[in-house]
Amino acid sequence: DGSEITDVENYVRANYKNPDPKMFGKAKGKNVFLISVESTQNFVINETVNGKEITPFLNDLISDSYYFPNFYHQTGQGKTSDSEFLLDNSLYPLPSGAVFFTHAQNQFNATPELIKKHGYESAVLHANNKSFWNRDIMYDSLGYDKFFSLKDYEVTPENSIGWGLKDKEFLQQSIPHIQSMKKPFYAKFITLTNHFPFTLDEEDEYIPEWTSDDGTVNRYFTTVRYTDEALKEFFESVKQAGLYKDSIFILYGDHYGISENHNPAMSQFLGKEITPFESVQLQKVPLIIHMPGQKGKVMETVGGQIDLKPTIMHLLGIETKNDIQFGTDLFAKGRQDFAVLRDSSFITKDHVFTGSVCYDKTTGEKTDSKACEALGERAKAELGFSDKIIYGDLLRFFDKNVHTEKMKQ
Ligand code: GP9
Ligand code: MN
Repeated sequence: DGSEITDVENYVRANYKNPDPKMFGKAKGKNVFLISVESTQNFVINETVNGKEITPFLNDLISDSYYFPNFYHQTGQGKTSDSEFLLDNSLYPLPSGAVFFTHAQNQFNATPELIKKHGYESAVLHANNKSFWNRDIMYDSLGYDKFFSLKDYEVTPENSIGWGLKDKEFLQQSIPHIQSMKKPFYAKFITLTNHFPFTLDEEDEYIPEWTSDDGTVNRYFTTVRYTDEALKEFFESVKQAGLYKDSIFILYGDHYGISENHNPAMSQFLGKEITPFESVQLQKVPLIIHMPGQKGKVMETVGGQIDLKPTIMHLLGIETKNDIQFGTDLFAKGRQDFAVLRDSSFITKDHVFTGSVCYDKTTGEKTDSKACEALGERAKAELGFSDKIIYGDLLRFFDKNVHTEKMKQ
């Protein structure tokens, strides 16, 4: 019955943090460009390989954006689809399987649905078959108005590589699609070229491959560099299309690209041993929030993909204090530095907890497990509550609760 959601609601209410009034509504009425940057981890940012910048465009963009260097992906087996789920719902994905497949018929309270009432049209743009990850079904449940998929793009053997349409082509061909949308829009672009096994045509190699014994890692830098170039061209086209000034841009890495199988090469690249502590730190993905006309700022707060929904809603000037969400606005003054990964590892301001060991963040050394205890309870509670919502389809009851509450007032 509906009483199960009461505990969850109490937990969520107790952890709610008010938005920073300086940021609330800062992007009111703007178009929202969400750009999922495939398999891009934060360690490539402001980094070079053989003396060449890996992400020159993103590095430039960061200098006039809000950049979050301590931002983590929280995905599980659902990979890209899990990152989408986190972003739109501020709920955790599942401990196994992909929620996009297993619970697509649930009731959600996703951003596309919520911002409809504020005049937004929403879309996903991704040049893959519409049923991949069960997206066509799930996007209906999340309230998306449109889904531009494979059939909406001109895809030929010449303009494709690896998993499909090259990012440059995908992003360019996306411009007429977004021009066809009502303003303001909320549009999620899902890039693809920087996907394992990281293959490219020679003409698309802006930097040479690295030279370790590990071909996957070697190619990774070169495909990241290609996607960086595709993003640069996309921003130019968005400007030419007259869509830049009235928009905000949120770029985020969807999940890791280099798995632990490649620790030897990663250790060689980073010049340090990849301990369990370092493995967690490698789960950082870039988050860049670019608002034309705003100065750049590095935001050190520890957070994750679950925090994006309240962050975006508050930038658009939409309240979230009555929502069921596990994230906290990344700009909120009172927010706790906190990110929980799907495997129950978690990160705070001073500690990393993983594999039942508490690590000191400054030294990377094991420390007294007491230091991780308090937030360990919270991490467990969050994952448990979120799973309960999904397994029990509890948001069915939530709408009614809000309704009853309103009736009482
Ligand atoms: C496929 C794309 C990549 O459409 O989202 O999937 P991934 O393997 O990264 O989840
Ligand atoms: Mn992906």
